[in-house]
Amino acid sequence: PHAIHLKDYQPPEFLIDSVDLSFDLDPERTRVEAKLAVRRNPAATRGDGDLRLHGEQLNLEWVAVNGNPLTPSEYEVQQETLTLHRVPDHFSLETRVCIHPSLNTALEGLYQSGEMLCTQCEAEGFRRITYFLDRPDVMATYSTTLVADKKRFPVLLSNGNPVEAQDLGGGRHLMRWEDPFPKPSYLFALIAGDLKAVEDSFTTASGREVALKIYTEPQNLDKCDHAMRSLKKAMRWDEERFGREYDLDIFMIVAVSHFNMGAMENKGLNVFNDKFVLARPDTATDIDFDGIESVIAHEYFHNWTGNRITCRDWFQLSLKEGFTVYRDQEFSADVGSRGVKRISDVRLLRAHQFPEDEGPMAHPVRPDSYIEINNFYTATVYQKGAEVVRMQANLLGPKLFRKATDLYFERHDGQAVTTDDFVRCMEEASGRDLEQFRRWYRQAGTPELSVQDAFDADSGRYTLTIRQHTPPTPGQPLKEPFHIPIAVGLLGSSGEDLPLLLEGESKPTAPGTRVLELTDTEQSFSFVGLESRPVPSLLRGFPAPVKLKAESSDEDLLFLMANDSDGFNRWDAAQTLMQRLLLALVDDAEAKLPDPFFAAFEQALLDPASDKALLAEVLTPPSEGYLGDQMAVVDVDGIHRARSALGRLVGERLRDALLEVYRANDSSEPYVFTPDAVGRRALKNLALGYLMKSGDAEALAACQAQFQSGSNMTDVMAALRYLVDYGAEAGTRALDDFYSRWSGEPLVVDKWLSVQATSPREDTLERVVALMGHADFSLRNPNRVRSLVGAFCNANQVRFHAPDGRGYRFLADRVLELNPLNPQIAARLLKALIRWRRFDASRQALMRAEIARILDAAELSADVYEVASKALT
Ligand code: BAL
Ligand code: ZN
Repeated sequence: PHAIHLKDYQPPEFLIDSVDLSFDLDPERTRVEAKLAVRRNPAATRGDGDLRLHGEQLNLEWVAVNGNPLTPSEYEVQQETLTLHRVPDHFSLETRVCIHPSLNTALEGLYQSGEMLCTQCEAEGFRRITYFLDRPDVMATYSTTLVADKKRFPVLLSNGNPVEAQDLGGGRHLMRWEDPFPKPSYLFALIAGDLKAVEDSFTTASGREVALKIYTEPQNLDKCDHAMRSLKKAMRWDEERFGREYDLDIFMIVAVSHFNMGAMENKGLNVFNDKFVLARPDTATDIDFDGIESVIAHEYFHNWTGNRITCRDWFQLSLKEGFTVYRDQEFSADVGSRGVKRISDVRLLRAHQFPEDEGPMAHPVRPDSYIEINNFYTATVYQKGAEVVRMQANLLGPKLFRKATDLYFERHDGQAVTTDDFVRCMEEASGRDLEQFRRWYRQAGTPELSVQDAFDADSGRYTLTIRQHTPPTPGQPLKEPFHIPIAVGLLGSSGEDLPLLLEGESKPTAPGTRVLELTDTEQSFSFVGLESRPVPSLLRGFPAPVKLKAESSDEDLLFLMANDSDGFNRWDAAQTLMQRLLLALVDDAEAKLPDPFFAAFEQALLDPASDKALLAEVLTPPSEGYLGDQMAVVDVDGIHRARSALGRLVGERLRDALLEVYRANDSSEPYVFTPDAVGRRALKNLALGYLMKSGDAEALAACQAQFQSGSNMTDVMAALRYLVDYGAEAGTRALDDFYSRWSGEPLVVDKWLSVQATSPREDTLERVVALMGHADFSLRNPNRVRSLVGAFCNANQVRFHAPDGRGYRFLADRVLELNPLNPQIAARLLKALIRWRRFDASRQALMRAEIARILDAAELSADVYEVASKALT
């Protein structure tokens, strides 16, 4: 396998204006006929004049130019290409190939999922369907004819609008779809199956009727209402917030059980992992409801940010993904709780993107090179990419940002463009120079900020001196300073926000927050007119993807936790404080937790005015993985011991307050998915969790009752998790009971697998191995693999990193099994091993040995090879 570099980008030598596809569908043998209108690209700068089409695992049966069949001497078929020599400037190219969906376990291209046929073409799956210029800067209009057995595949869907339906006799039928919007091949989709649809409609702002359909297998029809509500909310929000209307007569979503990603934004026909569509209160948790709302919105929003305007090449992936994640984050903030949404987004960024930036696969938001693009659907491209858009939105302010996005949509509609084109629109609309800001796209690594403060009582001057430093990343040893927006507030002695007057200014801004712009390696900002030393509230709302190394005192943190007007920083202060206490416990298991900590915890818990969802976040300690990231060498066992001890001590010391909160928020009302109800459940279950950790008998009874009678999956799952961790007897009984209730629902069985895989019980790995043999488990279904193997390796630090290395061996074995079946999933799993440098020498050796064993294996996929080889360099 070899690397592809951004610097080598060349415009395509040929363009394809229109595509006529005909499928004769059959899981064993599908025939695909393609008729392409090809022309030489006037903008091409170089090339040898040959037409070289991408194609993989295709059996070519026939090829013709302008209707004249070619003889084998007139073309060349290689493993991944079809080359035609001496072609005219304009011509029609026809091909016929045969493919085998039922043998396609990689789930790229056309494959079988259960009883249906479906496609996944992003990034480079279309070349497994037909010969094509499978690159995003080749945009064409598509007409797609689908022919299949009518009984087995009564529903036949593709992109665009339906234009023809025909009964062909002999039990076969035909559907034809036309998509008038030029699109890259990665947005092509088809679905064939025995499906039912929930239907609704949406009237756009300009009065057009759009038919909405969510397709699923018949038994899941009663789990689509939340997805449909989410879709309609997202459509309205995009009109109001970004002025974007939907453009076809029909918008379809299909829920598929075998899917590598979360979902896919194919034009007019979004194909979804069923996990992000199907939900009923008794089968899905609040987290599932939330995930569905945001993924439905995300894919819908791609219609403009991704489909109407797409990426020039795959190095620009964040152009569509970063912007679309920003859009879905803003949507969720507007329809739910903005503060809680920001916390969960930052939690995700810190848990996944910061570690990526520190590891051997660190890459910029716009990578410079890749071996396999599937390995770059990363937290950096998605979540950090969204932060980079957010910083621009905040630097411009709402009005200018909207002006800039309007300009972007108008200027680039129908084009395949770059992140630079996006930033240029920001610059032109605002008049700002964002040249230094562009480093966020090309420079990897998480900047670390250190802050020193000084108060001069005589002059009333308070000075913040801020330094930035970005550690080296692979291929980028030296870093230039970033342009970093830093939102700050200053708190007075009663916790109030103070007016902010920078030295040299005549009028202070109103009390609250203002944004300082750090552009040098070190800068000082002096505030004047202060009577006493204020307490600084830095990085309010998390204005940039940076790490703060401020040495705030515990007292300042407790003060911020109690008083900061910025909810995010109240949470962050509590996190930093708990992190400090936990790391002290790791160093010294006998260390005592200070009384002021319990007092602050109790005060927060019993504050009647608090937002419950926010409070539940504030009182949740950092995860074991995150704590490990804060240590020079991860102390796996020490962290687990410390975190368990904190849970137990809080449960014991604050028993009465926790019971009070539990009872006050326990509700027998029917399930509703509203921010208030979600917050109540989160807080109630947090309280129950602390109580269960303390081994409290009353809590155990309450937990068992909640497990038995809980009317919603949020409460049932919380209780199940606590019972499993409580002890073998209670846990086993609950697990058996849960499975017998839910064995017919694969997505609920996934929860049953995950709760076992993430248990800190000592026998967890044995149980995981045993569960691999369970009738409901299959390596061929990515959701099952993620729920069992992925959960064990990524969300059970203490058991995956067992000192004997058995966890590592288990993972490497699964990677090797999955490598030939599904390279994408194999490579993703392998990422759990690549940060071996973070562990002690013995674990390092064991982890490296497993990566080396993988690298030695024969016929490694490009996906796995790239991750394994980079991990060892
Ligand atoms: N484009 C791949 C799935 C997603 O990010 O929406
Ligand atoms: Zn996306």
